[in-house]
Amino acid sequence: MNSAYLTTTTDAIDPVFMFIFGASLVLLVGITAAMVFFVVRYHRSRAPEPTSRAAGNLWLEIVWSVLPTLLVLAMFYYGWAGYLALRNVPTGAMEVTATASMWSWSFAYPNGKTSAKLYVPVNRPVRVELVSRDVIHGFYLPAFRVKRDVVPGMRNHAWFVATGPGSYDLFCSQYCGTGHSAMITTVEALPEAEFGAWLERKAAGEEPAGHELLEKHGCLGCHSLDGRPGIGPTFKGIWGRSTTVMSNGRERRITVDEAYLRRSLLEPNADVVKGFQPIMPPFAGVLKEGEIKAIIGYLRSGGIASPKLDGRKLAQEKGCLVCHSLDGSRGVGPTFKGLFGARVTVLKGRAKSTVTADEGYLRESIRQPGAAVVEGFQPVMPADPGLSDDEVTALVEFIEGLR
Ligand code: HEC
Ligand code: HEC
Ligand SMILES: [Cu+2]
Repeated sequence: MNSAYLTTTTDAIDPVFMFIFGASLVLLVGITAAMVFFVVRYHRSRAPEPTSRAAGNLWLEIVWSVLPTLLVLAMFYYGWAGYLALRNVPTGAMEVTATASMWSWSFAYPNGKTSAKLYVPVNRPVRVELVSRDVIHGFYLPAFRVKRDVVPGMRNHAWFVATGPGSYDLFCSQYCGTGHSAMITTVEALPEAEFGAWLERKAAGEEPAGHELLEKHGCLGCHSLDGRPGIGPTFKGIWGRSTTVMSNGRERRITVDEAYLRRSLLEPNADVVKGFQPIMPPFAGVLKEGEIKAIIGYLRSGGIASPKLDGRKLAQEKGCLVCHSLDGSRGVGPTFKGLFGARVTVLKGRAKSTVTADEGYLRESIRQPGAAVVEGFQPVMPADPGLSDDEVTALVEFIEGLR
């Protein structure tokens, strides 16, 4: 053990756990064995008459009162000592503030740097101040036996020390809404020198870059950068995208530009993207002007704009062409040739209807093949093989081009 601290949180918890577990195991086995023995030994067929008429036994009473009392007192003592070890942070601990918000973590270091993963030096205790921006979350580090609620409006803390370099899971242990299960990050324990270098990279006070701001403010808990659908729309290719929004209950189409992005950040509920819940928190008063500019700049930059996807290649790669031909011939599924704009008879359950194969129809056929099945074909098309929105768009555009 290192001399910088007396004990680790794991050292404080594991012996208590093993002691209580061991005592419970001994009692479980002992009591069950005695019970089985008595059932057999004193079965009515073996002992038709009561064998003992003892009215009391002082020694027995003393033993079965004193032993359990000592046992539970020992459990209490160990438990209390372990609890104190968890609450008393060793001196010289590094301070980090963990901010939980729906549905991500952000960690702030003494020099002002922030990160989405919790970076710590190996063999140095870390004191974590726990702050919630909205609802109750739970700061849970199974590897270090640390679990503490993060309650809005309440000061709380936890500490731990990583005794070896590595990556350890960090979970939210309180159900906090739709994105709860995605509220996962890691503790990255680095050797002291490497940690120092990491901490100094990008000196404090500098305007943090767009990506770091998205991490710091928890945007990435609801918005993906790679096109995956999330709680909010993906940021991939957002600049210049045309989107349907609900403004005051009216639907309208807009093109994403600077003014729209600014309004989305400051008053997210003014324009709510169709198909999403109005649950994005407003960032007016939270984001500084420079930060808003940096975020807009980042969303605008080519860094996350999607490269144009090749629909034909995609159809090949995703196996669509195994069942769908491009030359008008019938396969396991209808041909893609001339499909766009054609009239198609589909069965929804038993109900038959004729629809025009427009963009929306194609999209739905790809996303939910079972919902409407083309007449004359078996419902064997596999459900969505994990296509991103952009990939579906590219496929639809490819089919449109085969008129
Ligand atoms: C709790 C989840 C959540 C968080 C955190 C969140 N958003 Fe959102 N955001 C949403 C949802 C849901 C929508 C869609 C509904 C709407 O428009 O209000 C949205 C919409 C948007 C839009 C409009 C998107 C479009 O396609 O038109 C932008 C831009 C945006 N968010 C940026 C951000 C930024 C930047 C942050 C961090 C500073 C952030 N959001 C944090 C949930 C979230
Ligand atoms: C295992 C074979 C199979 C694969 C693989 C498959 N499909 Fe299909 N698909 C079908 C069948 C059968 C139908 C007709 C029955 C139905 O509507 O479910 C169909 C229907 C469709 C329709 C509606 C066609 C119409 O005439 O109205 C579209 C669009 C479509 N598929 C696109 C795709 C795309 C894009 C892919 C690749 C991501 C794909 N399919 C992969 C078998 C398949
Ligand atoms: Cu949570």
